[in-house]
Amino acid sequence: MAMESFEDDIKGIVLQLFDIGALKFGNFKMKVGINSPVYFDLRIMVSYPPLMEKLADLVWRYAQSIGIEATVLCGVPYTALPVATLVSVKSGLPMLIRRKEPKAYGTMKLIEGKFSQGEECLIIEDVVTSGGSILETAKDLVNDGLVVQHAIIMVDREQGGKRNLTDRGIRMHSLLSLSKALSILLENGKLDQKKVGEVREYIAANQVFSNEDLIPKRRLWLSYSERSALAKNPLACRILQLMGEKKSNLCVALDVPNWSELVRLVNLIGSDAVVVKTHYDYIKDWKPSCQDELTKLAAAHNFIVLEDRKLGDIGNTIMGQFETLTSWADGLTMHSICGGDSLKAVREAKVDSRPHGVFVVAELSSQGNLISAPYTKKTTELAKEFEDVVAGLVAQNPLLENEPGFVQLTPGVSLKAGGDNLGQKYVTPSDAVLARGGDLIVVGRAITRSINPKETARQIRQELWSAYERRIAEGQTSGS
Ligand code: 6AU
Repeated sequence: MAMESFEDDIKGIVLQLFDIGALKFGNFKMKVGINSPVYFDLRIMVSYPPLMEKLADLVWRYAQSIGIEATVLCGVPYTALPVATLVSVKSGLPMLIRRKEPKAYGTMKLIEGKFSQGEECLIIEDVVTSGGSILETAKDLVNDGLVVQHAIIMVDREQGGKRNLTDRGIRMHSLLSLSKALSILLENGKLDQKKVGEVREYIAANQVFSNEDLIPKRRLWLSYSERSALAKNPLACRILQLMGEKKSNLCVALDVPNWSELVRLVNLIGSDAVVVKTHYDYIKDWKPSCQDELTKLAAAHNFIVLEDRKLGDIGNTIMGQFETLTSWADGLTMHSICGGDSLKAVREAKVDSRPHGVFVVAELSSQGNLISAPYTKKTTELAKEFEDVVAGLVAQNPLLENEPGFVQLTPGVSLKAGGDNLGQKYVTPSDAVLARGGDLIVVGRAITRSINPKETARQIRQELWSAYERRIAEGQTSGS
């Protein structure tokens, strides 16, 4: 974008907004409930078609210059709708309309227009104070399966909206800031120094933070420690806390044929792992005394025990299995195949007071597995419905992105991508965290069958943790 002509155009727009009374100075009552000495009323622009056209042109030039990849756009009702429509016509990007209330008859749709699941939608808005209106629109778009990453706005009042949006995973880009508008008006003799000072003081003293959690914070951009306070399931809370404390997101899968081998490995790598995952029925000489021994090892090395039992039965059976197995395991994996009542059984099971929970299989790492997209979607819905007992999902793709209280368990990880000869597929540690959205990463044979399990565990732990740190850093810079 030719910056010079962009700046000239912005200057022209500010002066015109002032002249037509779209930018007013006085004492105004704002939507967020505080009085302001400055007010942008861009609704009036519908009476000035050339101005609207110019704004639409600037919005689209700006979107192109920052490489927006959205394939559909949506204006925040109502003021931004005419400009969004012009941007749609100019760019060829189809538009969506968000209803403020669902239709009383026919479909109950809130979002009108054609789109596919996972499609990225660009939001267009006129003026931002707290960012609340963008969040309301984004919430409905996201609920319908769209992805919202960017909002282009015409004026930023610089009162905290950008921060509120960034915290919820939306990058806000503004054509114009209030400070910039003030400077232009001052330079052109439209405002005096006193008025400009007064407005600047007001803005600095009136930062608004949206108190409604309209869009929950992003799972992938928050630290494990921050997220532990947001977990509804006690085991998820404990795991997130321990990940932060140990600085590890490694779950080691100890699929070994005998107990002595498990003990040997735990003593080598237990301190590197946050969770030790067992298949107790893989161990040929497993006996009840192993349960106590494992509990002692967990205390000595400070890890959590997850029995990968993959329960998948009617509620009554699951209830009994859950009660028995949690006498020694902190958590269990389970399938959602039997639906909500099997999770209700987990909720109603009588267990001791230690933190317990289940990881529900939403996706599998094995080639040719039979899980379909609707099954995965339904499973994520069940997880949300049973957030008190579900610690997280077993998944291969970033699921529950706006639900930071859940832990995504991602298996199928090795130092190199590939697979075994029985359908298992592997990605690298960094891909598991960055591309797959995993929080707690399951690594088995890559460690247990390596020549030096301790050394390999250390290396994988380090790769996993630095990928996580990169993920958090991306979240922090995402607002720029
Ligand atoms: O690293 P590996 O291939 O030696 O072991 C992976 C471990 C095994 C599997 O039973 C388990 O992860 N697993 C799961 C889980 C944890 O539920 C799901 C899945 O999709 N793939 C997978 O390998 O113990």
